[in-house]
Formats: sequence, structure tokens, C-alpha cells
Amino acid sequence: MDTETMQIHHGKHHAGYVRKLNTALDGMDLTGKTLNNMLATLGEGDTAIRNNGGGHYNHSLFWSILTPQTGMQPNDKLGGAIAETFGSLEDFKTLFLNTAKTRFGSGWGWLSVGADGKLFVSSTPNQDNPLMTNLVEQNGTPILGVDVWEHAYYLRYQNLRGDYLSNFWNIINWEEVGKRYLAAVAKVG
Ligand code: MN3
Repeated sequence: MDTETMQIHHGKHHAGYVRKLNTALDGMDLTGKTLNNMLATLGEGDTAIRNNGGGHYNHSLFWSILTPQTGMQPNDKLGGAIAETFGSLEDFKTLFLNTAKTRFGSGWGWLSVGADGKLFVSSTPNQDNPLMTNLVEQNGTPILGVDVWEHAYYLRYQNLRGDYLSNFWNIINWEEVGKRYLAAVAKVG
């Protein structure tokens, strides 16, 4: 991944979601509300928060699970759960990257923890994510996500989403994903 793409992605695109989210929230009563529970209860018509709240959440997660250190591996707990659910880390990689690669148009690929505490792979369009109970087929807590909007890779990879995804795989911060996994599993009890 290259510096220019990341600077534009973070400084322009992500900042734009935050600015528009603030506009959408202006004047609302936010007592006791978090971004997570707002996203969980969104309906079809809540476009501004869906796009910009989703955009903010998704990009915050995305930056947190990237690392300059290459070749990290999942810890034992997460690695074990991945092997149990998907067969092996290699099988998971194939499914996850292929799910992200074949997302039609703009969107995200996800690894999430469902209400049953089990891992699942999905993809969502635009800035939707698996927290959005009323708007997604499979609902859960995302622990790993990859942005497959063209703005995430176009400068360096042009239309080569697959090359971008292979590069992405090498710079996943598995320590952070592992922490998110444990927190998500603890939450569903
Ligand atoms: Mn993006």
C-alpha cells in the first residue's frame, strides 16, 4: 500500500464522512447513544447516518487493523476459531479475499463474530457493515474489514482489486484483530 493513497484516503475520504456525520447528528439528542448502537438500529431511510456513520466506523476499524509490520499471524484463540470454522487459515484467506474481490461495485469485505459467537465472512455494499441489523443479511460484530472502494487502491493498483487484496493480506495487524475477536466473543457470552 502506498503513502499517497493512504493520505488521500484518510485525509479526504474519511474526513468527509466525519464532517457529514457531524452535520447529520447536529441537533439530535445523543444521550446514551454510541455510534455502534446507532448503526445497530438504523432503518432503510436513515441515509445520512448509514453512509457517513458507516463510513466513519468502517474506516476507523480499517486503519486499526493495518500495520507496517508484514507477515503477522493470528493468535492461538483466533487462529483456532478460524481453523474450526473455515478449515485452515489458507482456506479462510481464499474465502475472505474472494468475497471482497467479488463485491460488485463499492463496498467492504468482513470477518465478523455472530450472535452465536461464531465467525462468518460477508460483504456489504457502500458503507454498510454487519452491525446494521436491519440492513444486512448476516448481523454480527466486525473484527476485520477491507475497503474495496476504488479510492482505496486506484492510484497504485488501477483496476487490479485482486493485487491490492493480496497486498492487504500481508499487512493485517492480527494482534488487533485478535483483541477485537476476544471482545466480541465476550460480549455475546
Ligand atoms: Mn474508503
